[in-house]
Amino acid sequence: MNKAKAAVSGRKSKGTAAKPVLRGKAKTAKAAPKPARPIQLFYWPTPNGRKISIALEELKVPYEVRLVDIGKGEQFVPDFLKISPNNRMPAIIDPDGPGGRPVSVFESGAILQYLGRKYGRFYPTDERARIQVEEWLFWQVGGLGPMAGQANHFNNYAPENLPYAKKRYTDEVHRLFGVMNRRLATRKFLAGAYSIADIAAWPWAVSAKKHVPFDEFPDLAAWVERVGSRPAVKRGFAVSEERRHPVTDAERKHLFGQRAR
Ligand SMILES: N[C@@H](CCC(=O)N[C@@H](CS)C(=O)NCC(=O)O)C(=O)O
Repeated sequence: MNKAKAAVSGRKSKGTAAKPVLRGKAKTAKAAPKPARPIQLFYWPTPNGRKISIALEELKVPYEVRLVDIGKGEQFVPDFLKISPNNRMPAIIDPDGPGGRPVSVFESGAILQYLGRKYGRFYPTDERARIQVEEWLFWQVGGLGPMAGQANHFNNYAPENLPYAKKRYTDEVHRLFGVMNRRLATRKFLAGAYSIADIAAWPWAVSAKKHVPFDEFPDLAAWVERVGSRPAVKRGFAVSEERRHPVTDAERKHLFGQRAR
């Protein structure tokens, strides 16, 4: 894993400067609030990684990007596996986790829920509203993401041409786009107000468009436009974008054919 700070959000800690303690008044002087320490985001510019860079930009909290070059196999480095045992990014370390102690979180859905709970945004506390957000969040994590991922694999990366596999996963993306389109025909966002469910689904819809164009799905297309026009979404999407490149043969060895080690 690239331990160096590969990129850092332009945001600075929001902490206030420490006030001088006046002699003789020490008892009444209040300790200055500790400045928020940046969240470390273990990241590579893919749809799953971008969910979290977008969420952090939306939340306007300080964060530092730690690049995990998955083409170089950095997802298998022991230090990374300690926080992400599934050898997948994204993951985060929040130095100011519950009880003021550091906490690490892996799995993009769990990270979005954690951030939503911690900062009280994009994840409603009203139970009925929360159920809807979770339905669409899990729909993305268990459906749209894996199906679009497989469509991408068989359409772009498989060493053999496998028409059945290509059709199977491209059809499934088509079906899921239809589900989104119906949902978005009567509302602006997937689950009431803009939420972590939209943040999760948006990078995957954008990525899967190359397999299933939006022509048949005008309400999905309008939502992609609506979410994509948010400045924080643009900033989050752009994080380390310059590192993307076509997968090389050397990178294939790390990415494909993985088995238990
Ligand atoms: N279910 C995981 C999936 C994460 C995932 O698949 N990440 C990919 C990139 S999009 C990865 O780290 N791949 C590394 C590898 O295949 O070894 C999540 O939602 O966080």
